[in-house]
Amino acid sequence: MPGQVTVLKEITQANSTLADALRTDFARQRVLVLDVIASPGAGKTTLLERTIELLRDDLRIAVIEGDPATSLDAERVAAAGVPAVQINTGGGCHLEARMVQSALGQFDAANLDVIVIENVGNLLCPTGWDLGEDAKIVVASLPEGDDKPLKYPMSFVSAHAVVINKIDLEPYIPAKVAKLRANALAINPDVTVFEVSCTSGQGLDAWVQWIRERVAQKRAG
Ligand SMILES: Nc1nc2c(ncn2[C@@H]2O[C@H](COP(=O)(O)OP(=O)(O)O)[C@@H](O)[C@H]2O)c(=O)[nH]1
Ligand SMILES: [Mg+2]
Repeated sequence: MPGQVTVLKEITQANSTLADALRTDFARQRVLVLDVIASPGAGKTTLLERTIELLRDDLRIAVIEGDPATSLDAERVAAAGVPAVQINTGGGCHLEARMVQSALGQFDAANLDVIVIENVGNLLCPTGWDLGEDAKIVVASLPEGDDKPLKYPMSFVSAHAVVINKIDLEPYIPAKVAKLRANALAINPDVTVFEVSCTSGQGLDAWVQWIRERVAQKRAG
């Protein structure tokens, strides 16, 4: 149906136009914006909690949470000590730039160093929607299988960093960290890969150091 295709193009075009405007604002405000993508339960919110704990004394962080329902995740990150806004998408499977724009009304972005957006949990829909972010981060949960980069390549193609989470579980499951890393790099040879356990804290230093470096680059313009 040509009419439907036209409508979809108009929606995504409008999203891209607004995302470009947001990106210009973020550059002027020198605030780093990260869009975190993963399946439900991969550990996105836990990664945010651990990241906030490690960076909150040095960096001014705010979080935008996207979920179909509830404010549970925003409450978790707020408890970690940063401002958080929850967006409920209803049935929507991804955040859009207009949703981020409305959430930004709750922050003074010029007085922030980092805005982290936790996108709605799935590895399909969020990929094609520009939010004006500097980087898309895919959290790849090891127990979900080391084949996921091959099965959901678009998420990994568009990622600037892949955080392999739950590596503490490797002794108990068939999936292997090295295999997951290799599959991510096979899909996106330029992507930066971190191996972490948000439970034990292993590997998180390298991840937060990457954020620190990106913040410094953003400040330098
Ligand atoms: N074993 C283990 N469990 C984890 C790790 N990170 C998160 N979890 C658990 O995974 C579940 C889902 O985490 P959550 O952060 O809510 O996932 P989200 O839906 O992606 O935001 C929770 O029970 C977490 O405690 C980890 O590194 N290792
Ligand atoms: Mg979550």
